[in-house]
Amino acid sequence: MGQTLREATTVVVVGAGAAGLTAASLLRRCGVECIVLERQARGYVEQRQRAGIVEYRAVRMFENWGLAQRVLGDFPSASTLEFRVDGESHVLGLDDFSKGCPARLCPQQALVRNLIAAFAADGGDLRFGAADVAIDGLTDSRLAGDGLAGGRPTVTYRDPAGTVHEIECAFVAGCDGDHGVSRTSVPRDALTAYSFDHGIAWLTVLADAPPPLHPLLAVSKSGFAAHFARGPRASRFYLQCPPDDQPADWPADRVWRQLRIRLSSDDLVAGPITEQEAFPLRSLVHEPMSYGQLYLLGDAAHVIAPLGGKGMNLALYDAEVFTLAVRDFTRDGDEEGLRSYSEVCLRRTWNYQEFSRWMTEAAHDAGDGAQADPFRARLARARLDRLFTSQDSARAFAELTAGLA
Ligand code: RFL
Repeated sequence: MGQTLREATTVVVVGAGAAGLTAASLLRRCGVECIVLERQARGYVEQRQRAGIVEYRAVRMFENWGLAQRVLGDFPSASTLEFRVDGESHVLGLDDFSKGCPARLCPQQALVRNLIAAFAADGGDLRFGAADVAIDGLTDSRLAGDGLAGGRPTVTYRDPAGTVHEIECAFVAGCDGDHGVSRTSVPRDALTAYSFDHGIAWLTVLADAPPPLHPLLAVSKSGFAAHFARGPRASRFYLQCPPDDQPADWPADRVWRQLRIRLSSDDLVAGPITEQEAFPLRSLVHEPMSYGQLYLLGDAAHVIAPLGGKGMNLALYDAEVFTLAVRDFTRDGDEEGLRSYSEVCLRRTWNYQEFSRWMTEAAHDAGDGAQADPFRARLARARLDRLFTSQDSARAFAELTAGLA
């Protein structure tokens, strides 16, 4: 057993995904010292494909922090969304709330890559391959009395050379996703989990096939499908499927046949499929989003069904709220932001959980597949009809899509 290297910083950020990298970048901009620990190698993190749209609110956030050009680059704007219902196209303009800087079609891995580059170029301390991360010394009393009276937690990990590091800090930002170590460091009875299983799954397909003109959501009797751009020559497709389906149940010819039917697009251009997986649609919120000196950000605190495109965007929101709270405390001794962190973030989380649930039901219940319920199917179609015929509904939808509700 080698020696333990002891270090100290203000914030240890566990996880270098969208939440962790954004928090770290913003903390640095405020002059707050932090160390980011990521379990995976840099190459792995930079390739991981997921979300594709940075909402207007988050674009504006990066602009306000002087980071938009560096992290969002020249990715195209997303000011239009197409719904196709049984082949009939309904194009929704999303510009009303975007005030000249619309949402961006920026693949999550590009955002992550750019955040890593920007943080590193600014001299940020980001450590990949951090194994066996463990958090100790969390005390629930820190904010009950006089500031840091509860003491400083430590975060330990083993670097790729085998050296064990022990970092003492004031705060831990738990940004390590739904399966990370941060949340499990909290005593079991201190958090409550609220979960919902939508009873459906998505087959996700990444293909070297031409992207659509606009992000496209298609509702049909055969089930839901979607088509999004992933760069100038690649597409991400989603297909509603039963919860137990495996990727092997979907050979390429079945994928393309179903996409052509559901997207009502006989001339859809196929291409080599480069990635294919299936995952169940579920939603999960842990309350509260903090325990002592540990603050949970992004998927570590809440998972949201993907329709509505809010998972990554909620993570970016948490990162800014956390940063401002730490800045106010370290600069002015103001504890208010830390005290209200969980409440502020949960309010937004539940608002967008509702939006995602609304959209998921509207898009998935309308078909007549194995799980179809004729009553729910008619409700789903009524929801969509209202969206396409009421200007107020379309405005409310655009506001939520922009992330301003
Ligand atoms: P991430 O991105 O999972 O990052 C967590 C990081 O923590 C690391 N980690 C650890 N590091 C150190 N020690 C440990 N013990 C660790 N355990 C884990 C991991 O390696 C990783 O680097 O969480 P974060 O930052 O909270 O970001 C959340 C988003 O990634 C997530 O909400 C979105 O991807 C969800 N999502 C979408 N969100 C949107 O806003 N718009 C979308 O269009 C969208 N589409 C999607 C999605 C998620 C999908 N999947 C994963 C089901 C589409 C899909 C297919």
